[in-house]
This record gives sequence, structure tokens and C-alpha cells, in this order.
Amino acid sequence: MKDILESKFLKEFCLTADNMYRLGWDERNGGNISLLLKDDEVKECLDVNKVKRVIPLMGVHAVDFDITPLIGKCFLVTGTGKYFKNVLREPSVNLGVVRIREDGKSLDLLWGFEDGGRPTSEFPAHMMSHIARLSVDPENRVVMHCHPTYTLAMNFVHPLDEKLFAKDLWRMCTECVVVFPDGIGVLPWMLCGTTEIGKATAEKMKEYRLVVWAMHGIYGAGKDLDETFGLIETVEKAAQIYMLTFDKPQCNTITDEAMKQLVDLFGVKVKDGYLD
Ligand code: 2HA
Ligand code: ZN
Repeated sequence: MKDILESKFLKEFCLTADNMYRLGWDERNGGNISLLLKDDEVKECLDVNKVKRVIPLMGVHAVDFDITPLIGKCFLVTGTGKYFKNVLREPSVNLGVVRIREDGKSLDLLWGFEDGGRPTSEFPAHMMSHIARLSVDPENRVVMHCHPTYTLAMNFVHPLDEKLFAKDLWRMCTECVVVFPDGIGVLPWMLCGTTEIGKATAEKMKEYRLVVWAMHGIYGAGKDLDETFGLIETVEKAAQIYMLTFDKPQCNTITDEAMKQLVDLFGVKVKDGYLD
């Protein structure tokens, strides 16, 4: 059997977490990632009949959402309280592979969390987001949460209106409208780690691949780690330019007309009603 540490998915996961840390998106234990694994990826490097430990689905609260669509699925996920800074150096402590059990209330640990750890406190939000994304895009495999600096900064100085937020980001870099033409969902400040924020995020995820948690961070979803990372990276770049320019006299902008030309050129469908 292949060593999981040599598998492409684990290596990419570790490098992604490391990049996120280096970019300053994941201070301390901030942020979390979950990757839905393909059956053959799992079988190639793990004995699926060997369960190391059974972990309750919820850390503190009772299970109050329906995880049925994900029963039997395996996820590679970051651990609660773990630091992105350490993922690359010590993956088997900071990450785990878990499979959703038949009862919908617990997880089989197949690998990792070697110090007795468990999945991120945002596991419910991740699972609900996977269910929501998979209902609109069967290819979706990644949910990623982090605290990118400029995106957060922008939450303090920009209205949290979804259309205004997306359009101001689109105006900051030419390719933004092409990278996230569906816009960006925005949630008000809410208590994290709860089923409520999980449900609200998942509701937005039916419509958007990006959801801002105001004054906290961002959620991204996509078919692989690169795509999801790239979405958040693009938003963060735009937010940086916004923060560098918003309070200065403005003399140039990217117009709606220019953005229309871009979406036509790249053949993407832009959110209805966003471009005049
Ligand atoms: O897991 O980022 O939102 C740490 C967090 C919680
Ligand atoms: Zn967070």
C-alpha cells in the first residue's frame, strides 16, 4: 500500500495550508480546510476497514443538521486548535482522514490526529457547505476557511451589501469579474462554530462559491485545492487594492462596460443584475 505521506492529495493539502499560513491568512489556529476524497485515493493508501478511533460528529453541541448525503464519504480535514504553521511539518498530528458513519452522528478516524485530536470546530459548517455545493456542482470537493487580512479590513470600511461588495472587488483587478462572476455572499457577524452559522453559510453556498463572514474571514469552495485557493487569493488581492486606494482621490476605474467585454471574451455568466 502506498504511504499516505507520498500521496498527491496529502502533499497538495499540506502545501496549500503552508501557503495560506505564509500569506498571513491563518494566524494561530485560524482557518480550516476539508477535502472530499475520492474512493480510489483513499483505498490506495489506507485500509478502509481499519478504524483507529470513533469520534463524535459534534464537539460540544448536539447534532442538529442532516449529514445523510455524506454518509460513507471520507474527508481530509484540519484539526481543531491546530496551527496551519505546523501542518507541513507534522501532517499526521494536525490533519485527519475521517469517514462519516452510518448513524450520521459520528466519524471513523482512518488516519491522523495522532495526539488524540479531532476535526475543526467548523466541521458542521464545512459539511453543510459540501452538501450545498454538491447539490449545485457534483465536482465540488473543497471547502476552505481563512482570515485574509485585507478582506477582513474591508469589512470594517465597506458596506456589507453583497452587490456593492462584489462590484467594488470586481473593479479592483481586471480579472476579478472572470474569476468570481457569480459574486460573493456576505453574512453579518455571527457566532462561529455553531450550526446557525453553518446553515447560513450553506444557504449562501447554493448561490456563491465565496462567502464572507463579516469581521471574521471568508469561506471558499471549489473542485480542487488550487481552484479554491485561487478564488480566495483573487478576492484578497482585490481587497488589498481596495484598501490601498479607497480613501484616496479616484481618477480611473474599470467600468461596467469594460467588465461586460471581459465576461463576453471569457464566456462566463455574470450574476444577473450586477452589470448595468
Ligand atoms: O478554526 O478559524 O472560525 C479556527 C477558526 C474558526
Ligand atoms: Zn475562522
